[in-house]
Parts: sequence; C-alpha cells; structure tokens
Amino acid sequence: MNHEGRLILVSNRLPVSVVRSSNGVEIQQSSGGLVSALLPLLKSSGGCWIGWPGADYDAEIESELQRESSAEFHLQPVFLSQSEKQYFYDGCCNEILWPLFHDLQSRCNFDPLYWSSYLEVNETFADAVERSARRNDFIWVHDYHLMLLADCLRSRGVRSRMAYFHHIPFPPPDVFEKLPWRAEILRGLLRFSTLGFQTERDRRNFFACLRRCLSGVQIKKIGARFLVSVEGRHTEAATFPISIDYERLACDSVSPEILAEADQIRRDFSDRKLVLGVDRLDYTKGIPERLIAFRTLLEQRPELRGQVALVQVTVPSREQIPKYQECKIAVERLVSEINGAFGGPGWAPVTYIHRSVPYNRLLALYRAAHVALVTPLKDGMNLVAKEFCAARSDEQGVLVLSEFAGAAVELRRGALLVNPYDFEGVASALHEALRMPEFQQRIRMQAMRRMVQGSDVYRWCKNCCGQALFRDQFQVAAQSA
Ligand code: GDG
Repeated sequence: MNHEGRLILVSNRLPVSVVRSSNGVEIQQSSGGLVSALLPLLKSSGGCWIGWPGADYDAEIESELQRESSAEFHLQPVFLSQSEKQYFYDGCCNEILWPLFHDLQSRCNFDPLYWSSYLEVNETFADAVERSARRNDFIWVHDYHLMLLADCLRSRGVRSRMAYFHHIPFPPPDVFEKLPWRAEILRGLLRFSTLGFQTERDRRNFFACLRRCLSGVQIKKIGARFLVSVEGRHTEAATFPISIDYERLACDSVSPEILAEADQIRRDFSDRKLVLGVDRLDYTKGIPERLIAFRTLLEQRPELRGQVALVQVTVPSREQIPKYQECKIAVERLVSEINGAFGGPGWAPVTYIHRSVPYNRLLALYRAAHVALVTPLKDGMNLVAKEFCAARSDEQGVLVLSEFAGAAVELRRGALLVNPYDFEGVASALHEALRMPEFQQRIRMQAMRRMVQGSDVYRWCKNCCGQALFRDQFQVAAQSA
C-alpha cells in the first residue's frame, strides 16, 4: 500500500479470541469481513495490529500472540486491568459513548471516573503505538474507544499520518452537547489527519457539533471531501460506508452443504414463512420493539397465526452492564408472552436463539428466510442487512430495514424502509414483505446485490487508506483552492 511506511492498525479488540483448554491457551483468529479485508493489507505493509486480546494479562497469552505473529505482521496486545475494564470499557465506552452516540442520552451514566479512565486507557494505547510506530508509518485507528489516541500521540511528538474510522453513528449537536467532555472529544478527533464516517448523516452531524461546540472552525469542501481547519491545523473528513466480503459470502452461501441446511431449516418449520432477526443483544438493535411489531402483526392478521415464524438470533453482548441485562429480560418476557398467546402444541411463533450460531448456520438461515427484519433504533451501518443480500443469489427474500441504519442509504431502493418505533408501520411492512410476489422480490434483491457487490469491504479499505495516503497532495490542493 505505501512504499515507505507500514500499516499500524489500532482497535479496542485484537482480531483474535483467546480460548483456554486443557492444552493451554489457544489463539483463534476472528472471522468477519473487516478482519479479512485488513489482514492482507497488514501483511503487505508488514505492520502490526494493536488491541486488547479480551483476556486478563497472562504471560502465556503474550507468548502465544507472539507465536501467532508472523514475519509479515505482528499482534501487539494491550492488557486492561480489572478497573480499566470496569471504568473505561463498561463505563465510558458502553455506558456513556455508546448510548449517547446512538441518540439514547437517557441511558447514559456520566460518571467522571469513567472519563478519567478513558483518558488513561487512551494514553496506555498511545504507549503501545509509540513503541511500534516509525515516522513513515500510517496509523489507522478504529472506533469510539480511542477517539483521543491521536491527541495523546501528537502531544508526544508523533508526526505520522493518523486516520480514524468511526463505526457507530455520530449524533446531532442537541444530543452530543450533553457530553460533559464534548470539546475534548472534538479537539481530540481533529488531531487525526483523516476522519472517516459511515454516512453523510454522521459527517454532517460531526460538522454541526464542531460548529456548535468549538470556535474558529473552518470547513472547506473539495470534491467529495472536506478540509476542517482550526488553530492552523487541518483534518480531512469524508464518508466511507463500510461493507462486507461480498464475493466470499455469495460463494459460500451456495455450497451444497449450506443449500441442504437451508432446505432442512424450511422443513423444520413445516414450510411456514420465516422471518429472521440476527443481532448482538444490544438495546440499540431494537429487538423488543421488533417483537412488539411482530406481535402486532399476529394480533391484526389472525390469518397469519401458524403461517409465519420469527427466528431471532441474539448474540450475548456486554452482559455485565445493567441496561443490557434489562434488555435481555425484556426480550425474554416478550418472547414468552408471544409464544404463550399465539403458540400451539408443538409450535411457537418465535424461536429465540440466545447464542452465536456458526457461520455456516448463519448463511443457511439467510438462505431459508423469506424476510430479514433488521430494525435497529440507530446503527452505524448494519452488516447483517448487507450479508443477507449477498447470500441471496436466488434473488428472493425481502429486507425490511430501519431507516435509522446506515445501510438504509445504500439499500433504500430494494428494502422496505421502516421506522422501528412505529410498531404498526413495521407490522404492515412485514405483511407486505410476506405477500410480495416473486418478481418484485427479484427486482428489489437485484438492486441491493448490485449495490453491495459494487462497494465491498476491499473497496472500503482502499478508499479509506487511499485517501489518507494522498492527504498531503489533498491539503496542498485545499490551501490553494
Ligand atoms: C458495529 C456497528 C457497523 C451476528 N450474529 C452472529 C454473527 N454475527 C455477525 C454478523 C455481522 C456482525 O456480527 C454484526 O455486525 P453489525 O454491523 O450488525 O453490528 P455491530 O456488531 O454493532 O458493529 C455497526 C459495524 O460496527 C461495522 O462498522 O455496521 O453499525 O454498531 O457480520 O454476521 N456471526 C456469526 N454467528 C452469529 O450468531 N457467525
């Protein structure tokens, strides 16, 4: 990618999981489009990936990670203490920044101790980056856990190019300004050379927050990019919607095993129409609201009772945080109410799977579903929506998608867009989806597949990095514009 420098990737989590067994510690590479897109880049640039391995400090883990690292690139762990996990990760990241950035400020706990820990952990990550990075390296930081990293590094005199990609939404100023440390976050972000957002909505919100909370900010548009200038410093900002490894998913999902498994799933449900939800168990994903909409459908359309089944996969997430525990209880209560009210002997309208299903099973579910019901209250992008399309080479299936998911921008021509808070609206879109003729499904699915295929995760990666690499030329152009 870059002739001189290496790529230094920094994210809260390393792209691995640590599995302990009787044989000791084993390091497993995480799957997913982001890791598949980034690893080849990392290998070609000979860089390193810095992050928390998701386990407490252990010399054995450290040496296993070293063994996993190759001549091409290495994995550098940053270990968090118990109190850092509690105050930085659970606290600041997941009880302040996560809800606030998803417009749910009433769920925030603005504890100043959480913020102190955020500052400390960003410094700890900066220690690790400083140890690894050289002047010509390109440092690419991911997500809201590390918004102050460039600031920490610049204060130590690190002058490398630094890009930041924001995976979650950026809230509008009326929401963002509730944050007691709003100016620190904005100033911190402006120490990066390049800022990437998922959608224009997020980029615009970021600019509106800058104008509301900082003085002396100037923003110039140059082509599809923007140059933000403050106090004589410049940062480039642009929109790069993240995506998936389309070809891999499309290819894997037509293997004979997956197709046979999808047929088996349909038979298991006695050829009832399947509606599928796949999410981390997170209150932003709108799972209780989705269940209420499904209940509304069964109440309003008695003829559908016994004809349609909702399969909801929820992957356990952030289970030690009270708001997540409340969400889990709300989901379980609704599932049992719906099954109690509309189920019959040997038959339940909602199948609730509270665990991660294997990749092959997930693909078979995508293939078996008549409808994917993707209704987050707000989402940076939502990759499940794109994966569903990639898996449907049969050009059948309907996507019912929240208008508040970043994916709605690219998929709006094929999906049925809904407001997840409008239960009757979601129920009626679901009804339309279940009755949609095959030719209409085909037209819509073709449009969505074309869109996802044309902008996959590799292209995303190239756009994000390419832009950062050409930053110097861009700034010269900007200053003379
Ligand atoms: C953040 C932002 C943004 C889910 N269940 C299973 C499973 N998954 C996989 C899906 C998909 C991924 O997890 C979930 O991605 P999302 O995009 O939906 O959501 P977040 O985790 O919230 O991610 C989001 C994303 O970052 C990228 O920028 O889109 O807005 O919140 O890939 O397939 N995979 C398997 N079994 C499961 O049960 N194997």
